[in-house]
Amino acid sequence: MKTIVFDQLQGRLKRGSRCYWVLLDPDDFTIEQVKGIARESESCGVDTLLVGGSLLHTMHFDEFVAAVKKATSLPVLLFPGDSTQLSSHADALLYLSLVSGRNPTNLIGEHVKAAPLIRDLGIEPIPTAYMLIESGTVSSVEFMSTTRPIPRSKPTIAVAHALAAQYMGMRLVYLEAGSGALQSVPAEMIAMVRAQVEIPIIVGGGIRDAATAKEKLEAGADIIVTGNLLRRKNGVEMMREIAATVQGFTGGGK
Ligand code: 1GP
Repeated sequence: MKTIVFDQLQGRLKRGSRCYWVLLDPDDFTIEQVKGIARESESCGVDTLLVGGSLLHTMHFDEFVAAVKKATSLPVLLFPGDSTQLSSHADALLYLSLVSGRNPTNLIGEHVKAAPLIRDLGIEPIPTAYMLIESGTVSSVEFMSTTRPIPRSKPTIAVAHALAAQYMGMRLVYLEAGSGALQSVPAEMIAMVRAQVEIPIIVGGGIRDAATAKEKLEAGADIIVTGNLLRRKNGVEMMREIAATVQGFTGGGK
């Protein structure tokens, strides 16, 4: 199994850098729009682009990924809501198991459907423990997966899930408040997970400014993800500030 993208990421994190990833939802942009957005994200200092969504209404997934890949020199990772969101144009795929839930479809079902296609398309899968955290609203992931998020006041439950994922061999933990979250993942929860697990921690959902991103980094996040910012009025400016904060960050983490 290829581990090129993961090895590069791990090397970078081991050298003390933190990363800023941006999610592009194919439902939000046309092919023409996303080319400019991908270039703009790169010029802001974003490290990696994610492509995917909980529920897609558009048919242009493969073309969309190809356009993003062609428009920038950034790594493009799939962030699939299900086994239909695959493309050979991507550099790798977050092979997400929704470990905070107990729905077999999101734990193993979609993975089985996707596995032969991933093999045939030659995509690098990065086993990722996806953990949904309560965020003050019902997220698309919560609704679509019919699973309950981990209560924000129960960081020890998050720690137990993250540890279990690490023991099962997963390479990344993604603490997800959900796109458009009212409340982002609590710093206390990130810090407790950071203290207990060695694998890199991704934090996303409801991060809309550099101060919030810094709080997550200080708590121990390795990778910050934003999505919705792209559609906000001052979003690009905010992305630039977040990228500068992530690049300039020197403390915290493991
Ligand atoms: C979604 O965590 C990401 O998976 C991004 O969330 O759209 O709230 O930035 P936002």
